[in-house]
Parts: sequence; C-alpha cells; structure tokens
Amino acid sequence: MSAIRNSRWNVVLVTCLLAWCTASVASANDGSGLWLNYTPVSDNVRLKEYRQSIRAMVVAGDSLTAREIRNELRHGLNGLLGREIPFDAPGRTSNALIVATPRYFKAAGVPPNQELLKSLGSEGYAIKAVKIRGARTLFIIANGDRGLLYGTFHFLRLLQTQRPLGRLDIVSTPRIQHRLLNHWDNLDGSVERGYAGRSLWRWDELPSVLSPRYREYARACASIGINGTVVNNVNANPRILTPEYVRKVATLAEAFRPYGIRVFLSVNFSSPISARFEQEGNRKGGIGNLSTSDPLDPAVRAWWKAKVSEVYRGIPDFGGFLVKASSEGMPGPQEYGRTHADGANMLAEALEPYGGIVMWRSFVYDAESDPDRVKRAYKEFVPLDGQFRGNVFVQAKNGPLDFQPREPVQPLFAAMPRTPMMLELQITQEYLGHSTHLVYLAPMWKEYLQFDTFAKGPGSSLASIIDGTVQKYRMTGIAGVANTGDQPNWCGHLFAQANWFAFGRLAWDHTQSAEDIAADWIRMTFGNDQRVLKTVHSMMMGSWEACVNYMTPLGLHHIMQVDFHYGPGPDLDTGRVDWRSTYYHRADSLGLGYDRSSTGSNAVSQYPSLLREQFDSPVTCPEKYLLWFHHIGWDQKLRSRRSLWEELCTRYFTGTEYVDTMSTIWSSLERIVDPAIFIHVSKKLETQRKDAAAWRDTCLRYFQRFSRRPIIGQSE
Ligand code: BDP
Repeated sequence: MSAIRNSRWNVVLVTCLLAWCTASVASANDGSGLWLNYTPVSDNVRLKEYRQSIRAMVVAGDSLTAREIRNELRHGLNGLLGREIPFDAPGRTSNALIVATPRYFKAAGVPPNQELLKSLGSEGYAIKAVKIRGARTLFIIANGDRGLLYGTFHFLRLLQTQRPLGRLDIVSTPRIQHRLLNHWDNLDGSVERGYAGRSLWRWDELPSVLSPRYREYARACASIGINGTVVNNVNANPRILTPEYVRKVATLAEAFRPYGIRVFLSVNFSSPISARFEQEGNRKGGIGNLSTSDPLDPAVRAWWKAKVSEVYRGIPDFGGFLVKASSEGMPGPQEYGRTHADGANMLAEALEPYGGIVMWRSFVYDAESDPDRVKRAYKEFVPLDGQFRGNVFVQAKNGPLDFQPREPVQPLFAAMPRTPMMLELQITQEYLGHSTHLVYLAPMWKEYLQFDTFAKGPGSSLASIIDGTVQKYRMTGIAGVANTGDQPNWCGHLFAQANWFAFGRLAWDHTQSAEDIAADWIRMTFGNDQRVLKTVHSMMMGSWEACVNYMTPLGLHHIMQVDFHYGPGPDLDTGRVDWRSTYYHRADSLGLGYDRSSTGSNAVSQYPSLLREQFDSPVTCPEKYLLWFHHIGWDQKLRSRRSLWEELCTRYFTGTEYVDTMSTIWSSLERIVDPAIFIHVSKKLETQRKDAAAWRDTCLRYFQRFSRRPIIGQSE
C-alpha cells in the first residue's frame, strides 16, 4: 500500500517538477519577441497618464491592414498598460486613440488640414494630441492604411520608451521610397552569408503550410518602415521563376501584404535558356526552352514578357527584379557583347506595364584582369549613365570593394546623375564577426550616409544622393542584406537585432542619429531601466570602431580568411595570406598599404576633384582611409606623432581592449537583465574577446615579419 502511495507521490512529484521545468523553459527569454516586447510600463506616473489618455480605441476601416492594426494595438496596449482597452464605435472623441484616414474625420465633421495630408503622401502619418472639451484625444492620421500602420507602430514605440503624450505633434514621412531587405536565401534552405540558422522560408512546405513566422517577419519589418523584400539570393537559382515557385512566393506575398511588404525576386539572367545546356556542363542552364539569353534577341524578350505576366497573375502587387549579372560567375548580357543597360532595359520593359522595377547591381569585378578591383564598377557603369529605362535602379554597395569593416564611399554614387542609384548595405555581418561579434552597425551606416561625395560640390552627402535631393531622381531606394534566419532570436546574436532595427529606421529617415536609434532599441528590448540603458548604450556605440581597430585599422581591408570571411587571413605557419598574398595590403620591408594615389593605381581619379585631391596626398587623406589609398613607410609619423608601426599596434590593442571592457560592463548587469539573455550575450562576448585577440595577435605578428619592429602592447 505504502509502496503504491509512494510511487503515486513520485508521479505527482515528477509531474510537478516537469511542469515547473517546462514553465521556466517557456518563460526563458529567447529573444524571439525582437523589439516588439510590450512589457508593462514601469514608470507609474507615465502608466497613469497612458491609462487616462487611452480609455478606448477607434480604428476605422476593415481592410486586412486595419485588422492587423487592431491586433497590434490590442496586443500592445494590453501588455503595456496591463489592461484591456475596448474598441469603441466610430464617433467617440475623448480619452481615446483614433486611428483613421481623412474619410473618417470628414464624416465626423472634423476635416483635417489639407496641406498636412498632402505632405503625408501615401506612407506618412501624423500623431497628434488634441484637447476636445477638456479631454484629450490622440489621433493617428494618414492618407492610407500603410501610413496608419506605420503611425501605429510609432505610437506604440512612444509608450514602450515611456515618452509623454501631452503635446504629441509628430509628422513623419519616409525620405526614401523603396526600403527593402535583400535575402540571400537559397532554395535549398541555406542562407549565403547567413549566421542565424536556415532560411525563414520553408520552400518544401510552401504553399500549403504557412509558418507563423511569415506574419511575424512582416510585422517586424513594418514596425521599422521596411516596405519590400527580395526573398531569394542574388546568386539566383533560375527555378525561382517556375510556376511551382511562383505559387510559393505568391503565398509569402499574401502573408506579407497586410503589413505593406511587397515581394521582389532575384532572377538569373540565363533563365530563358533550356536546362539542357546545364546538362551539357554549361552553368547557364535555365528554365526556358531557348538557346540564348541575349537581351536583344526577340525570342528572349518575348520570354521575359510572358514570364513577367505570369508572375503578376499570381502576385498582382509584385515589386520587380533584382539582378546580379556578369559578376562572380553569374551570367549576364556581356556574354553576348551587350551592356548592362541592354540587359536591365529588357527586363524593365517587361515589368513596366505593371509598375515593376529593376534593381541592377553594380557589384562587378574581374579579379584576374583588373589590376585594381575597386575601380571596375565605375569603369563599367559611368559610360552607361542616361541609358537605363525609367524604372531601373543601379544598386551599389556602400563601398567600392565589398562590405569591409570600413571603406570610403563607392565613387559611382557621385557619377550617375541620370540614373537612380540604390544603396545596398549589409546587415548580416559577413566581414564584421558574423553573429558572434557584438557590432552595432548604425554608426558605420551613418558615416557612409553623411559622407560628402561632392557630386554637386560640397554638401552632396551620400544620403542626399540616394534620397533624390541632389540629382532629383524619379525614384529612390535603399536595400539591406538581411541577417535573419530560423533561429528563435531571428539573428543569431541578440544584439544583431539592433542592426535590423537600425537599418529600417535609417531607411525611413536617415537623419536620425545612431545614438537615438540605439536608445530606442535598448528600451524596447530590455525595458527602461536607466542602468541597463546607459551600460548597453555605451557598449554599442563604440563597438564598430573597435571592430575596425582589431580587424582592419587605418584603411586596411580584406585580410579575412578566404571564403569564410571570419578571422584573420594570414597564416603564420605557412606565411600565406588569403586573397592572393599581399594583394590588398601590399606589406613589404618599407611599409604597408595599397597605393591608389595618382602615382599608384589611380583609383582616386574616380572621385570628384575636391575629394580626389584630399585622398591623393597622405598628408590630407583622412587617417581612417590612409592604407586604403597609400603605401606608408613603417616609421612615417602619423597625426598622433606615433610611427605607422606604433599606431598600428596601438589600434589593434585599442580594439581588443574595448571588447574586454564590453565584457566587463556587461557582467555588471547580471542580476538586472533577463538571465537567459544575460548568459546568451555573455557567451558571445567571451568568444568575441578570444577571437578579437587572435585577430590582433595574428595580424601584428604577420605584419611584423615585414616591419621587423617590436610589437608594442599598448592601447590609447
Ligand atoms: C560577397 C559575398 C558573396 C556575395 C557577393 C555579392 O561574399 O557571398 O554573393 O558579395 O554581393 O560579399 O554578390
């Protein structure tokens, strides 16, 4: 009897234990909520204010987007205010939040200001607090659903970051029209340069099974103003355009649509060619039945027109094509003696009747025949300026090489006055520590955006080129190579979420500061505790400069391990450096750096004259680009009065010491931040410390073989 009783107790005990374990596992913060954690407002004064101001909500309309706005507000306010806020019937005006387009206000007898509405365009919004008969009413107003959606997320952000509502008078419109993520996701589920697991898109399950993550993804994108997504890799598999895949993509498009996200596809230039060619050992095999993809061939043009019409039948709001052509082995028009413009225009013509666009990438180089690879894009594209159709963008990476920790701006941006240039940034940290290193990228993006290109004299920042201010482009765009994957926290490193967040925020409004964006992200992710805010903010803000210092200081570049692009390339045992030995850094017994001055490769000649002159002389060249443009003697004194060699050592040590400090100050948050998050970040920081030190030691010991000077282990 007692044995039975004992065993029963055991069962109860085990069950309880199991339940407890599951509960604690379930409650462990896995970072999946991103910055959209609607945790209760901790400041009581604010909480009282919010509860008083929002006793009811009215969301006008019944579109799919209006429904998602309602869901978001219900979920958000429930969490933030700790109570259910009822939806009221249209007509209520006091102590309420009213989310509506002008039609609603006209019907209610309060026609909104026409000038304001005009300025809002199709995506902008206004958030206003108005006193009506002594009671406060909060309005989110926009010309259409998408504006209301963006306004709603902005409003919730104000509550998440505990801002006062009393004098709300916000008007916000995007400065750039196309704000896209570019996914380098392959059809086999792998992600090129992805460090957060496998692709979010489950191609094998689509179109019948809809992962809940599709909606969550679109919601996260919309919350930061992203309005389009290229779902597949630029190294495009032609199969993406088969009816089977178009159906799958159409299902994704349907899931994203309520959140204002349009779908775009990367396409392979050889798509019209028969697969037979592939079987014959020709990489150019596509999905069509032709033997060529010559853009001037009538059959090829007809093929694309038919294909485009088929795509629009499945996806009526399809956005257009992204193309990597004649680049890194990808097929392109040059194989037929045609230009990039011929190729892009053929696709543009097919897309034009439907309002679709072409984003033609300028990432071209030929490692074999280009003595200096960074000059290639400019050489190929500048002569084509003015030859592209109206719905073609040329999409260029921020720098002339390839998403290095730091580069000067790609000179092409200043040289295409008649072609809308789209900026491609990389959110995934291909060269900046993958999802292991904590590197907040907004300060880097701001450096590029604020870089004066001198396209039309001083004051022609890169930002003002891509937002159309300088060249009056007819369309504007920016893209970020995504860092998402199927890991629970989306980005591999919790702090990598900040980069996704910051990309969207800057794409919407590039004048926002990296500091403010970081502060918002921290509050929305960790809550509003001042200690956390201060500590995490200080970690983030210097993390990029630190990474530049411990990887590639003073303008060094591409000394990463070949292909993997993580860790230093030099191999101390063999003395071998990836990337064709000393190609990029040109170390020798005299000094270090690539001479791109007018007496070297003359890459400086691609910049407008004021910049050219500045970069051309080592005296005026900013030190951050010194070894990018110049070969400098080991003993040459720099601005710090240290010699190049001493400065190099100092920079490497300064970089790694920053990581040590991040690690130390993060430990001070042990009992303050969520334990699971604390452990996750601590582990990442530990690896980053080790790897940063390895970077420093390997590079310094390697360069020492040329400099023959002692390593000085000091930081600034
Ligand atoms: C390089 C990447 C490679 C990409 C290529 C591109 O290493 O994986 O395919 O850029 O942008 O940075 O096309």
